[in-house]
Amino acid sequence: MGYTIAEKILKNHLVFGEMKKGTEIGIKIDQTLTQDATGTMAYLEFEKMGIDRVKTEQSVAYIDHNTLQCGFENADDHNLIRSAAKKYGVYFSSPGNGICHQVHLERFSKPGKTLIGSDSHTPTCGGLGMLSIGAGGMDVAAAMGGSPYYITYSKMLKVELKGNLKPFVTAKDIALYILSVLSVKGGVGYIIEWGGEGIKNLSVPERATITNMGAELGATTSIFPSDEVTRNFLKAQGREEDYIPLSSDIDAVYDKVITIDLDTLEPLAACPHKPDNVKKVSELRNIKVDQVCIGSCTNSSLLDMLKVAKLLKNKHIKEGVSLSISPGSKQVLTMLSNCGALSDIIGSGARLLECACGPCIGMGFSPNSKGVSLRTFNRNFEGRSGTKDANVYLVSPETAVASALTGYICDPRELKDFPVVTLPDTFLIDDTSIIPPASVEEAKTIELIKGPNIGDIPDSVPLKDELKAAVSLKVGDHITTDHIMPAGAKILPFRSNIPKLSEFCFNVCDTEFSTRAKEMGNSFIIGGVNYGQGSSREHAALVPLYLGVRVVIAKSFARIHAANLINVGIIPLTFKNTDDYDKIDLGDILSLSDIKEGIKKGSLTLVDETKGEKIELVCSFTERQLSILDYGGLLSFTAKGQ
Ligand code: MIC
Ligand code: SF4
Repeated sequence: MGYTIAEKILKNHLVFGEMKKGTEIGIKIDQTLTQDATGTMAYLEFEKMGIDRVKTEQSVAYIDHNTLQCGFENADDHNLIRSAAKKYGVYFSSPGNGICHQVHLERFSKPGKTLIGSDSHTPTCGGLGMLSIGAGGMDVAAAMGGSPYYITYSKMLKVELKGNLKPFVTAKDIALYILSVLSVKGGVGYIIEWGGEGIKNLSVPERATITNMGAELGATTSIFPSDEVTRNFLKAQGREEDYIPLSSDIDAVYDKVITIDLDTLEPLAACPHKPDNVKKVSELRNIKVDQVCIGSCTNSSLLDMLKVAKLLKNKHIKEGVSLSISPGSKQVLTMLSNCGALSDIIGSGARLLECACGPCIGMGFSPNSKGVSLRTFNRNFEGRSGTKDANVYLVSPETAVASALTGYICDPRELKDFPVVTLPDTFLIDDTSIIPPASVEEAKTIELIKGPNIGDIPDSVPLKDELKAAVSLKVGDHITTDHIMPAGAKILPFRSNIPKLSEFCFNVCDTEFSTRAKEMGNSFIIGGVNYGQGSSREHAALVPLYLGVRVVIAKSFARIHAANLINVGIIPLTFKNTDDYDKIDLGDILSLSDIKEGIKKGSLTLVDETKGEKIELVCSFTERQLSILDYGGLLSFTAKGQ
């Protein structure tokens, strides 16, 4: 029996377990990436692990999320990360150099290698055949220290593309289409491999748009073959030596196969407030637009920006529309500037933002109240833009431009002049904003720079056998990490200050939660389907830990969040019978006994003492996860030399 692309890479990197679906495996990690919103904690955790130097082939620290500096906090975070990178052997991508996933794709990605990143969109590098997975900061810190990364050996899903995209239909529309087919939980438990004749005409940045949005499907990761398209991209980046060909075997076995006929696709949009709420752009045409944002790790490549510039050339955006452009990297911005395309963008009335995440994470450019914002981004969760009642639609850059020009959601096919753009044979290579680490000798003299906003990691709580506590929160289905631990310009500066950050926990759902949970001491949270979907931010676990949450009981969990809960020592349990969710209310007193034995067996009986009900719960933890929970989290587990 042959292997899929992912299976080949997993096999080459396997250091623990067997290639058996559904079981836990540990893989060697070649590269790691962190960004600044998750990076401070990751480096503080690395420091706590007591390791002198990273053991990966290459680790990179990016500054791209917290770049709006309205006080000292974000700049302090940058300094902590800069000093940690220098000391521990990590390359430091300076503020202004670009969004982690775009820069990593351009300058560091390698087909056939493994990458984990403390950001859920790390699978972007799957666009050139790298097995790249999003993880919590603690897992990234452990991998930097040489520990394997543990995942469940995934099921394999193949998406076969046939035919060709019609003019004005784009890679983003493919990503949105697959979301409409599979939904935001349809990828859970799968690695998605893209293939078929239809991929031949997709460039690496287009492939990366698709693997980037695989995160929205809940997939472990997504990957394309490494072929001549990949070789040409790497050659143009001056890195042809990093190329290796990579494809699946003819007799590779997939658990599921989906075929998409590219000729039949149309421009699509994800409507508020979920990335899988997809409709045809042509059906949304009378909706007036207040704001359009082009950029983010999904659509900020040179290819995207050149198309945008061509469509904007000699035109002006509609009065009343505000258009922002955030190029993905210094490379993209410089090349746009050198070829004159930047002037076409600026001439249209667009507002140029820095090469960073910016509006995607609510770092400025929030829409007006009840505003309609069209964004080329990957997430449109409620409140994420910084404006709670805004309506955010996710679209392709082409649809974004057409709508900015007309003032209404507009099918880009109405623009008629299709912009034919090809990638250059050579990209402009200037890595001067990527600072190499200090030598081992020099590193010994470097101290981590910790400003007054840099706090401590909350103390872990070793597992107890009994727990009696109240329900501090009950939430519905599809709770995202943006609900649990919101981001945005006002909150992100406290990512290194857990006590302060805790004031904002679950604010989108219930402004009283933080105070209530603290008063309760220990507590339970009750959740619905796909609890914790979205980002990799471990703050969505660290902050509830700080607030006393000991157990989360949900109908189901998102992969990275479940791992983050275990890493901080919170037990994620699921209802055996999902209807039992309805029996529990906020404030109910719940009790669990024989917890250690129960989580080993995989079944526990919860007693709702307020209602006098018994409710069956299930779990399936591996030996490693049971030990982590026993120690009260990954840090204590690692400190005990495991
Ligand atoms: C996001 O897109 O939600 C983020 C911000 O990039 C997060 C990471 C974070 O919260 O810092 C992610 O995707 O993991
Ligand atoms: Fe940054 Fe947005 Fe990409 Fe997250 S999704 S890494 S916030 S650009």
